[in-house]
Amino acid sequence: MYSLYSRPGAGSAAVEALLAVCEVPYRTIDLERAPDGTLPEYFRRLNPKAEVPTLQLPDDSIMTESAAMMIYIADLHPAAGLAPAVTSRERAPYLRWMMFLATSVYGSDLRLFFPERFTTNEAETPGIKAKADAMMSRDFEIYAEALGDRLFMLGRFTALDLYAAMMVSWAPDLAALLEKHPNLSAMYKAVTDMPMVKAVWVRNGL
Ligand SMILES: N[C@@H](CCC(=O)N[C@@H](CS)C(=O)NCC(=O)O)C(=O)O
Repeated sequence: MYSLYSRPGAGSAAVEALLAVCEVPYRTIDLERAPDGTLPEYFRRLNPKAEVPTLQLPDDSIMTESAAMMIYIADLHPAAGLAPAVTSRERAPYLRWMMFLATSVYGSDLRLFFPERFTTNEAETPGIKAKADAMMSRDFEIYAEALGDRLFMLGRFTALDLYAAMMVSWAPDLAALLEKHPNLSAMYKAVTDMPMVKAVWVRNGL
């Protein structure tokens, strides 16, 4: 059984959706913040960065980093068909865009929503937010351009599209993003209309 430490709407949502689509046994443990904003002490011992997602694997070992989880879970459950084979042509773009989302888009998202964590000078937070917003917008342009007229980045649904859909859901103005990029909109709709994904999206308030 996988145990996914999560918070509704956070980076755990795509991992949760992937576990659901792969139909493997898992449970979610939604973490609550103390009034001072901190997460429980036991959780800090599991993950020194106290970030979600944090995944406890069936052998009880701990895994962090959402993109690593997406790649690992999809590889480990090939019956779901959500990962291209290591030797296939699709493997390089799969890894490329997975890491692009994890580093560029996720990074911008964190600066946008938690700008105070990226400076020692509170006066700088508006500039950090504005730049993060612009960078996220540009990253979505790059992703949309690569997607082109396909519904899914690799021509069929994979774990990458689930991860991308979560990033899209975090756009500060989702309606504007979907209007600007009809192909991202079609991908987002196709992914989130899947009944198992929809149930996870609803649970996460996305
Ligand atoms: N690189 C990490 C980033 C994880 C991350 O920053 N998660 C955020 C929520 S989306 C978090 O838990 N931040 C700590 C907090 O909110 O206290 C990953 O991809 O898993």
